[in-house]
Amino acid sequence: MKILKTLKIVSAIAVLLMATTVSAHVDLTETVPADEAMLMQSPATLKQTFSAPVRMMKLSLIDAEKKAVKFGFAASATAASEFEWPLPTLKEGEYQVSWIVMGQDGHKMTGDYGFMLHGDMKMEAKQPSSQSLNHQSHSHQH
Ligand SMILES: [Cu+2]
Repeated sequence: MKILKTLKIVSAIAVLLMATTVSAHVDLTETVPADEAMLMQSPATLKQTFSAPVRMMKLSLIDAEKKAVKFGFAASATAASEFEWPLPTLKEGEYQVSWIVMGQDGHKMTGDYGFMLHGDMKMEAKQPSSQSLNHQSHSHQH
């Protein structure tokens, strides 16, 4: 019986520790472009909003060829809950954004999301073969 009681206490402590870890977690609440966004024009900026101030350690924008797009990112020295970076004109294709932030408690968090840039409508109209394609029929993963 004594062993069982000890086990119960140990598991109660484990639950408490897990709850503490969760509360220290900061969420990425909003992004521009949004996750899985379908864009017709190259986005002017890359924006992130977090639920609490964090320091942006790393932010990368990867294109369909797995190449990093350079946009003048520099790690932030001070904590902020909103970040915005101007972007160069992007070519059409799929993009992935990967981020690493550090919360004010030193807790590191990482995540990624993606968006897609579709070609200009006017350009698509010049190619008769692509006119029959609509968004539902072209092949890509979202
Ligand atoms: Cu699409």
